[in-house]
Amino acid sequence: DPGVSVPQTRSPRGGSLTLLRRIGVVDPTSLDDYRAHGGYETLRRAVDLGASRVVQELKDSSLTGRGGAAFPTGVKWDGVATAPVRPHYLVCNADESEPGTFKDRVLMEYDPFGLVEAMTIAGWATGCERGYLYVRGEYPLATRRLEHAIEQARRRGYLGEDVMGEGVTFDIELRRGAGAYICGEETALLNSIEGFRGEPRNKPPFPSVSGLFGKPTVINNVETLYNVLQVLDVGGPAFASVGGERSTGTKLFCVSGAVATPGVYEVDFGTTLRELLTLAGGLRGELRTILLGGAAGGFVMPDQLDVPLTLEGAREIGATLGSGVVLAFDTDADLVGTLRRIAAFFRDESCGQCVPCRVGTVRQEEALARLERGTPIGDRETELALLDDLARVMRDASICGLGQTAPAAVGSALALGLLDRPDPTTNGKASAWVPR
Ligand code: L3W
Ligand code: SF4
Repeated sequence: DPGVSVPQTRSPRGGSLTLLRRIGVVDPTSLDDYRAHGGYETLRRAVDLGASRVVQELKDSSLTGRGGAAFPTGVKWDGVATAPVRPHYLVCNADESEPGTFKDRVLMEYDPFGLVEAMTIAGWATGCERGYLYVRGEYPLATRRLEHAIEQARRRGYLGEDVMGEGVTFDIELRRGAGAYICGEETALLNSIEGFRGEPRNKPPFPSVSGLFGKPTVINNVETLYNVLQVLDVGGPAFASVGGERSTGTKLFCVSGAVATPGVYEVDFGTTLRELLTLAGGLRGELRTILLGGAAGGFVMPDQLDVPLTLEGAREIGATLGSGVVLAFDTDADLVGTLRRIAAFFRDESCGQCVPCRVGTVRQEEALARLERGTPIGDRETELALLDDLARVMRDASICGLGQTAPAAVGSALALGLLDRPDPTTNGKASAWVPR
């Protein structure tokens, strides 16, 4: 695509072990160019190792899911690989929709063959003959390039009934989402593929036991699957030696907001937030706070920038790494308005299936709007107590992650006192949050 520029991506590690190594280097429309840059060498290595060794390498690597919940990938694969019920299915969750998240898009648009190869390895190692690639509807370029990559791979014997002449059957079907955030929730996504409304199912049973069409299903995020290539390139133990004890390998972060060069950055787990911001060209303006982990995450204050970016490190300061969102707010940013937009987003995207989320997201937005207008019911403390109460009920009683995490950013802002101070957008005059 002449005229399409590669987004800002950077990896300080260099060498051949980075997820971003082919971005902007390889021609995303050419299987030959992909092969010239090491493509399909990992599938060959995987076949030579054998399926059970591949699963063992994944377990040794301690790779965890990169969609936000960080479940161990090897454990998930093992559950499906050893499930007696047949057939098995593989699903790639490419419905990237978390506000502030754009890492999977970069991978899919600029290295589509990498995802096709990684899915083939995952499918083969776990006994799946069919894989579904569920791509966010608003990603037309990624969709086109992936469709092209799948067709090329099929034509050249990397997909189909005799993959690489090894007698293995595996093929991929691409499905497009239709604009619903909830279809990124794994069981809603499965319903969507099956032709039902995109509404989450109760878990358990987990998809690895009863997933697509009720069969054992591996479902992995895009970045997780690219990591499989890295694990098999260097070996599980070597992969596990990078990063922290429970956060191994590298992580893609989507850095945006008040930084000089927003973009996708890859760092080893354990890199500090301060180092990541430096990689993104440093801050623009005076930092007020950083939203870490996305709308389902939490705020980090300027005196917490030395937090190591690991699952444990984020948890210790009440945040999460989520799907890799790092959104910086300077002191001029409209934080209150942003929170209300986050609340409106969850209200819009709730599937409406369960009461705590369907009603709770509406009430949460209303309370924030009243506080923003300075017209609380009762006094401000009553509204804050209501928000707290709502958050508890939504967290405890919602069916899926959307309802459970919808109060996260608001709750974090309240806990850190971010809403107590005069709003800087009013130039230090009366705060919108102080009842008039
Ligand atoms: C077998 C068990 N499998 C859990 C599997 C489960 C799923 C994975 C995680 O995501 C995150 C949240 C936000 N046997 C299992 C098992 N599994 N126990 O492990 O499961 P779970 O239920 O902990 O989380 P989840 O509901 O799949 C919640 C993030 O999602 N989020 C938004 C993410 C957005 C993106 C994006 O746009 N790219 O990723 C919103 O909530 O961080 O942590 O596969 O089946 N015993
Ligand atoms: Fe639907 Fe919200 Fe319930 Fe999830 S928590 S099932 S999005 S209503």
